[in-house]
Amino acid sequence: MQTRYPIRAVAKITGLSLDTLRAWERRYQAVVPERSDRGRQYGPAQIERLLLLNQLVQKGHAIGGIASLADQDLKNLLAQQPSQPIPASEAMADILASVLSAIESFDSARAGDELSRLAAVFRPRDFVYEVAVPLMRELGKRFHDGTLSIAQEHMVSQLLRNLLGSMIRLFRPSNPAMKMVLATPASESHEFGILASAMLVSMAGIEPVYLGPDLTPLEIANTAQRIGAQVVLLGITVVTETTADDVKSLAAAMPEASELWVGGASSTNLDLSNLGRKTVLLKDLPALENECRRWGH
Ligand code: B12
Repeated sequence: MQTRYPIRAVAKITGLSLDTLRAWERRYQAVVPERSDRGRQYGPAQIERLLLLNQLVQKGHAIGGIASLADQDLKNLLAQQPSQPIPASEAMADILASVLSAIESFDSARAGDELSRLAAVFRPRDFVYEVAVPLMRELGKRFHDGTLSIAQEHMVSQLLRNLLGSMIRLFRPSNPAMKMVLATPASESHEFGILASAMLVSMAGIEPVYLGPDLTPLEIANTAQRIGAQVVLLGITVVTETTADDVKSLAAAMPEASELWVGGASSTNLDLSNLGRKTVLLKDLPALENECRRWGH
């Protein structure tokens, strides 16, 4: 049976208020959830539809004009929207400052709302380069100089994971060119690079299967095998004493035809020759996008 979400959870995921969700249902039948003795129950496809409607409303469409469109028409309409021009760097710094101040005061709801709003007005690729990466960098600095706590780091990582996760679902290619498993090796907790990568590869028509940080070679290889991934993407920011061996074990255990792509600040410190399979060293995120084009439609 499909998972069902109560209205409060849907409000959190979509950033729409309870009143808006009820009004869109009552007035426009934009999304009509099932009712149970526990109230309204939404399915994943309905949440995805609400996210699409919300993005279009944020871009200036009247809900009354789009509520009856089919999901695919909403996606097409969204794809035709010009993105908000990227503000000048000082304005951008102010935008990020409001997210940072919410995080500093442990206000996860406000930080989440701010980020969802930004995700709605920027094109996904611009969101990654102009919002997510600079924000992660700034937050990173603050963890390391002790201004932010580990609890705040976990809070932000969770927020970004959820947000990018819902954006990835929203822009999921309907006919992906290939599947890619994304992870970091055991003892590598730096996750932001592969999070940004997941979003970019999905925009490039590839289906990302995001496993997150700190995984053993066998877990990564087994997943690649199970889903028939053509590529495994590893993010490596810190090389520990086990990293080189883990990469070797992964290369040996992965499906025969799959490629191993490696990126991140310390990836250049690894010897990727003689792994017995095609490997690609990615010097940065644009290099990843470039490599994805090889698989493009
Ligand atoms: C945030 C952070 C953390 C967070 C990670 C949170 C999380 N959920 O990811 C926490 C607090 C957990 C952490 C822990 C540690 N960290 Co730390 N951390 C950072 C910090 C501040 C930012 C890294 C980051 O995420 N930046 C945002 C991303 C988006 O940018 P980026 O890392 O520069 O990556 C860019 C490119 O490299 C590329 N990229 C990155 N990954 C990938 C992957 C792919 C596939 C591709 C294509 C591209 C790509 O794209 C990005 C955008 O351009 C850096 C310092 C810094 N200012 O860079 C230190 C830093 C990376 N950490 C460091 C260290 C030493 C540690 C610790 C070992 C111990 C410690 N004392 O803090 C621990 C444990 C690490 C472990 N074993 O995994 C060192 C690494 C030194 C080294 N090279 O060996 C750094 C450089 C700090 C320093 N100057 O000492 N850290």
